[in-house]
Amino acid sequence: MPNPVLSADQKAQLSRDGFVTIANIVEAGELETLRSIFDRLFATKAGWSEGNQFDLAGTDQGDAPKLPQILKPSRYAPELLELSPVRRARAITRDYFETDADPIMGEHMIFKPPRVGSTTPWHQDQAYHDPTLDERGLNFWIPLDDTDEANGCMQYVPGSHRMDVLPHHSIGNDPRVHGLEVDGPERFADQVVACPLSAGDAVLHLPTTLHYAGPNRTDRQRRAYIVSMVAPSAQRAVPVDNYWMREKRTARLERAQAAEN
Ligand SMILES: O=C(O)CCC(=O)C(=O)O
Repeated sequence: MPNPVLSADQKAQLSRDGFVTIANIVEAGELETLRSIFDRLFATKAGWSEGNQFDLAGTDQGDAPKLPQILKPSRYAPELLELSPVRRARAITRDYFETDADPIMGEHMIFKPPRVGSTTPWHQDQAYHDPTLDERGLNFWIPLDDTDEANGCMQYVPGSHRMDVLPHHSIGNDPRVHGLEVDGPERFADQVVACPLSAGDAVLHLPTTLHYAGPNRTDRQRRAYIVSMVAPSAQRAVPVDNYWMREKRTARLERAQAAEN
């Protein structure tokens, strides 16, 4: 049974590098449950009509998704909320940010199908988020399959969390695509650290840590369950000018708006 919170060394590493790995965040016996929920949600296109399932790297215009993603998976599988990743992510976040307040939870799932799953480009999560906040959050990236560079493990630029939010653009400069890429990612190429993991482990990162996951070039699946927790956060003195989000014209947003009406 792993510790419910990070060790002093892990906290120091997270604060220094902007990311840290932890073993076995998924309790014994729950990995198969998570895998079967993941497979069911993608097979049944859960959340598609509300814009919560979509192609992160494409336009959803009839072509097969290259990087299928589901937001808010617990809406479609509430049992996720009872499992160890959510419990542990909440405890670790409260401890790391030294707060008794309940963090705000987000979650998603990203699938890189064998030979199909495309690149998740270099980005900072905060580039997607509320531009008025200086977020105190942790992202828990939990592979449900063993991951390495060949099937798309996470990769990081150590220390990049100390930068402010950098300018981003939609993948392929196409505002119909949900996914973002930081401008000029090649400037970080000589600083990259890959983070291979076993299924059920986790890598944690901060909201401004630059990260990336390569394409799946293998015959293996690469399934990832991602839980994010945001502790009470300060307002920024000056909001980020996130024009890359204001420009978005995705089919997913159209489906979300239609579902609301
Ligand atoms: O799973 C991936 O390919 C990327 C995940 C990611 O960017 C994230 O969790 O912030």
